Amino acid sequence: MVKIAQVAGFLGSGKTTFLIELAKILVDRGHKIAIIVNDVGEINVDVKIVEMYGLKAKEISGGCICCQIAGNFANTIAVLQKTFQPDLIIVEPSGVAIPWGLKRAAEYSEEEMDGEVIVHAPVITLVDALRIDELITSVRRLVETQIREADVVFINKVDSATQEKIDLSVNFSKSINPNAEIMFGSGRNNQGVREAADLIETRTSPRYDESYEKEMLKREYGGKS
Ligand SMILES: Nc1nc2c(ncn2[C@@H]2O[C@H](COP(=O)(O)OP(=O)(O)O)[C@@H](O)[C@H]2O)c(=O)[nH]1
Ligand SMILES: [Mg+2]
Repeated sequence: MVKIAQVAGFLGSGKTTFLIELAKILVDRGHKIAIIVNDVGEINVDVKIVEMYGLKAKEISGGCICCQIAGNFANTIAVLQKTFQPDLIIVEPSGVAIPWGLKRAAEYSEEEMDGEVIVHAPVITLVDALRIDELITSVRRLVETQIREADVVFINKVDSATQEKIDLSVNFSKSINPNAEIMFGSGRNNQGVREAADLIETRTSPRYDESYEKEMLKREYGGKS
């Protein structure tokens, strides 16, 4: 069994900062962690065995490896499984990725692995409280989808956001996804990250379900199916 934890959120919402803190905590708790990131400049130091499979990788600490996606996502998971055997893979999708689509992509890796099963951790979507106004105006549709498909909405950067912006972030998130758990914190100050790690360890999120996604789309765009 491999558990996949996605940290979604728009570009600049603090995903990379957050998931590195998250990984440190989980490694300290004894997990063997892999991180898959979509867009990075600095994470490109080579680790030979993973490089052999065409992945760019960097070992961050004893129990954690970080890969930049080279091939397709499902293949990256399968290769990680073969070469590193993580028990938990933390994924930073691109800022425009949709959580349910990523779930499906992750599950495709089961076809390339021998009996290994993918389990999803709760989907955490970061909402950048500092830039909530911009998010609501310029990329609203996308941010709405990322919130709608989240299990946990993590209102991020509360270290420097005003209470007004934090409140706006909460109200906006609740209006789109009243069922999501709301958490507050800051990847930079390591605030709320431990609690997020607890959720990832102890809880799961449903597998990709096409009928469920269609229902979501219908609600979003209306019309008959
Ligand atoms: N104030 C504040 N800034 C943050 C926090 N987390 C990240 N940032 C900043 O936000 C910017 C984007 O962060 P990054 O982790 O690269 O976001 P990503 O694009 O979602 O991966 C960087 O300038 C970070 O220093 C936070 O908790 N508080
Ligand atoms: Mg990033």
